[in-house]
Amino acid sequence: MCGLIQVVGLGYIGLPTALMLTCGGYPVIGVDCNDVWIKKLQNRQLDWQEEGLVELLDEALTRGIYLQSNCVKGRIYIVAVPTPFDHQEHCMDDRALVSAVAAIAQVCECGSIICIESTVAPGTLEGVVKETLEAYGWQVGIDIHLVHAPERVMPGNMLKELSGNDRLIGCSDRASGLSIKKIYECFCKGDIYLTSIRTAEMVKVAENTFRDVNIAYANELLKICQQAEVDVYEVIKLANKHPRVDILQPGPGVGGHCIGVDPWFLVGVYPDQAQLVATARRVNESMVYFTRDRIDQLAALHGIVDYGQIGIYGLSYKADLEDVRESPSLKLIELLEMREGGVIPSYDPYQQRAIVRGQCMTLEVFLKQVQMIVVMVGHKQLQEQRQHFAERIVLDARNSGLEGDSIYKL
Ligand code: SAJ
Repeated sequence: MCGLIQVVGLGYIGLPTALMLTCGGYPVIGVDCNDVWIKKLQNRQLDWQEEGLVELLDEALTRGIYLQSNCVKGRIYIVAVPTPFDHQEHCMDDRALVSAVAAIAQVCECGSIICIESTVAPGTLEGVVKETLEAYGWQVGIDIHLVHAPERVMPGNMLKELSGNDRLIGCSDRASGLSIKKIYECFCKGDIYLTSIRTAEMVKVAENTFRDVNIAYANELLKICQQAEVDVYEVIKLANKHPRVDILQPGPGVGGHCIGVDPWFLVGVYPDQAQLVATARRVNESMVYFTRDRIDQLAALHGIVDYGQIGIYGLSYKADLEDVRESPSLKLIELLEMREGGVIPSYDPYQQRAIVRGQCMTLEVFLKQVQMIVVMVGHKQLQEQRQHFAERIVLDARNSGLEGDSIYKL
């Protein structure tokens, strides 16, 4: 067993990884630049819900994980900082990554391995990461070894997927790749494949782009079927009876931090080649405007002029999660509020705190306030409370199985 492991960036991926490693028997320092967050974690508090995560934090604290805001001298660093998307430039914002690598460069020892978990645009490790280390006098591949181990987990099922999914390790020297593989094996029961750094970078964005392109096809099919006056959901259901067809579901947009973001990394680096990818992104981004237009049609049909009577159900980016990153609902509310100049009511059973102006904190208050409901997320609660929805005008943008005379689909 090797010595100390430092996990830099204690967010959605870095935190569970640091905790898993601690519980797997490694001495771990979890590093995050946000002191307030460090204090919270030390007090066993979390900012988001994830099954089993509080218990894991508890166990890791008991086992002595260190949580602090700076990296120290060491030989193994795992970097899981955000690599957001620059909306203007349509490419990866590498500022947090560069700053984490620079902080490591100032304290690491010769022979260190820096393993990047953050999703990155292809070419990042041999580009900006290498350049940052060189600026501090390190020779990459000689003094310091780079490894890329992209995360692959899905919010809502994080801990199971962290231990159950296969994963990749991209490396330029096998010994470093094998060292990192051995470390991950303390919690990862899936197969771990070694490959090159560039291949690992490409695989991660290719996976999420695959899904985005396929969702875009479902969304475009919805628009085609609307023109053709056939029910897209029936078309998909029947087409999927074909043994080699698996069309995904149309919806009001693609949220979350991965599927709607990573394809832009490809477009940013390969603008001439990634034509289909860019088009798919635009189709998916158009869905929130499509949903707004559909609301306008139904409002006109039912004589609703006050948009303060139209409520948005579901604020998260997908069902049965509280995660609102890149959520289509928030975008829709912003569009409607900007145009109407008022406040749009909303409700989400998973949100304990108010995150938008018109948010109702109970379903009862929400239902009292609205004449029409736009179902943006198919939370389980919809099935339990279906009678309340069936009594209203509903635009069910998730085809969540509600039935009634005034239930409309996208
Ligand atoms: N969506 C549709 N139609 C569908 C499926 C999804 O509109 O048929 C929408 C969802 O409503 C949501 C968005 O797409 O707004 C993304 O949801 P998702 O379930 O496809 O993916 P994420 O972002 O929760 O997690 C993904 C996972 N990738 C895949 O399912 C291929 C996960 O495995 C990745 O590890 C994760 O991104 C990540 O971190 O990259």
